Amino acid sequence: MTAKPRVFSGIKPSGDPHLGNYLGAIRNWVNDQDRYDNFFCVVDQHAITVAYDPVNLRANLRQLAALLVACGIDPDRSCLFVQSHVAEHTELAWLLTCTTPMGWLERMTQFKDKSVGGQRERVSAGLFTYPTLMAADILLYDTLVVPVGEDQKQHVELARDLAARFNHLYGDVFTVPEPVIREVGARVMGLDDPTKKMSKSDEGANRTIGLLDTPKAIQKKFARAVTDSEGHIVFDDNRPGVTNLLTIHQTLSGLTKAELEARFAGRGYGDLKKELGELVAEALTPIQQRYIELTEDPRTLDQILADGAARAQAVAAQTMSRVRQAMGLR
Ligand code: AQP
Repeated sequence: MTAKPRVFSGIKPSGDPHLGNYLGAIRNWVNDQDRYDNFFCVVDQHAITVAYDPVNLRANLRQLAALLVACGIDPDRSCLFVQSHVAEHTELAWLLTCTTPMGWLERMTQFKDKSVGGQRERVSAGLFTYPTLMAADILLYDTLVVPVGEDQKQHVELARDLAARFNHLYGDVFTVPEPVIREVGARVMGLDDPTKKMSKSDEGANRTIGLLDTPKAIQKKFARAVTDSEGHIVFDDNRPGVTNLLTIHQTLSGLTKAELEARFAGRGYGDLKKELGELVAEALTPIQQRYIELTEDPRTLDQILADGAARAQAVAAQTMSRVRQAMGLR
């Protein structure tokens, strides 16, 4: 029997997880658990690259880990752990930082976006070098597959380039990973501004649907979602509001574009928004119920994360031993 390909993916505890995180990432991790040898990581060290509150970080971390389990990440089939519980992540990140040309990091669009104008003087050096920490996260586990939303593709490509560069400089140490991006639902956009992605740390009014939002709040947010004045309901790249709503519907209902357009032909935005609110609330209700059960039993979550860290650390330690050897450090 051949071993299943190893998958690694991470998620930042930087705020309330939202529908974009779920449809673009978590749901795919859950559905593919039997296909892969899974490593899923709550990447708390990525959440500290921007200003943050330590009390909130701790609370966000537990909320996110519990939500991942509630969404269906099964600790028997997946290794679920917290990045800072496995010290090898930061050690490898430093070694990779010393192997990374500055120009590669300067080309990262997320850094460029977050450091425009005078911001460059203020943002942390960690924000600049965080793609090397992300590369370390991936490379520590001999990862073959990295399922991410479209927004993270550039970072996985950097991890690939770094693995190849390291192997060329120091010998064959790392597995070269591949990003896997789904077409449908790959990028869920903000409801108040469909030109910006739905994001945890963006506090635009009405931007995100939180995974813990009540059905009433969900209906209300969709009812207020920005569309346009054209009236008819079709997929159209020049009409990001209605296209975003249809894409969310498509991801959850599984209908094709043609089926969806036929379903809403001659109907108004109000109908689409109402149906979407019901669809999303229906998908999130069982997750919210499991989440409540988990929060009532904190020791179960502690145990899942402790077991996950031990399993992850065993693999990471082996990789680090090869890396130190290759780099002349031991
Ligand atoms: N809007 C989105 N649509 C589809 N996928 C998304 N992801 C994030 N936003 C969307 C995917 O969720 C996974 C975890 O993301 P992350 O927490 O590591 O960081 P992020 O991409 O920066 O997510 P956020 O929510 O936008 O957080 P903040 O605001 O803190 O930066 C990734 O696979 C990501 O692609």
